[in-house]
Amino acid sequence: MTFTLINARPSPFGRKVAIALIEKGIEYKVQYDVPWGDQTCTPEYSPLEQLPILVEEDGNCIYDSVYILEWLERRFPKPALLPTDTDALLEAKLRQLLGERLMEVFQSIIMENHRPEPSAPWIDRQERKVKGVLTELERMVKDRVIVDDRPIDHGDIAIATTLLLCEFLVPAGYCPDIDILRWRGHYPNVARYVDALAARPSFVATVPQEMDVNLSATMT
Ligand SMILES: N[C@@H](CCC(=O)N[C@@H](CS)C(=O)NCC(=O)O)C(=O)O
Repeated sequence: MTFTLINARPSPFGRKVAIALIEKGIEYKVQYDVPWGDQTCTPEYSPLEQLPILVEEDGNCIYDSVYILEWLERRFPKPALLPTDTDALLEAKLRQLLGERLMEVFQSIIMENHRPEPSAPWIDRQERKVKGVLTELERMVKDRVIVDDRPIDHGDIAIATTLLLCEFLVPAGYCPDIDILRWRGHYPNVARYVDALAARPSFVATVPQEMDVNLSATMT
């Protein structure tokens, strides 16, 4: 069975799914799409009209990165990308939640910056959340060690894909060079943790790529 992952080249959400597939040794091919464009195929596959979408050979569609990761975990339990011990599971789920919500906060900042008149109070509020989450993560990942031949978990995937995207946004031209994206110098434990994850083959194989998209046009 070969899955098709419908993805956008820079998408951190799609990257999470690709990393989980690679970590589990599941074969897949990629079909790229621009979800904001007129020609997008997303409505054919997902009522939410968002990427990523994972399509089975029989046409069954699984969508939303959080649900896809959960689906893969149930259908392909080995290697496990979540711990079984309850305390460890709840801790991993909390890291996952923070990584995913942080991505939504960044998404909100990026989109706001593409509005004709960005709201400074709105951006300030989102930036406070970024600092709050990073402060919390700095404490949470202090003792977390990433080992090459040991499985990672959904929390690792969510946090690292989110924070690595920040470093891609400015050079790719998707966001102005705003201070909040430069998290690395302020959170050394998080930086060490993210760098260890970024060196894994599943991350190296899925580095975000630029895509021709005009975000301002989607916000006017
Ligand atoms: N909660 C979703 C968010 C996915 C998402 O925002 N995808 C973007 C591409 S990176 C998209 O398809 N945006 C189009 C839209 O929201 O209409 C997930 O985790 O899969």
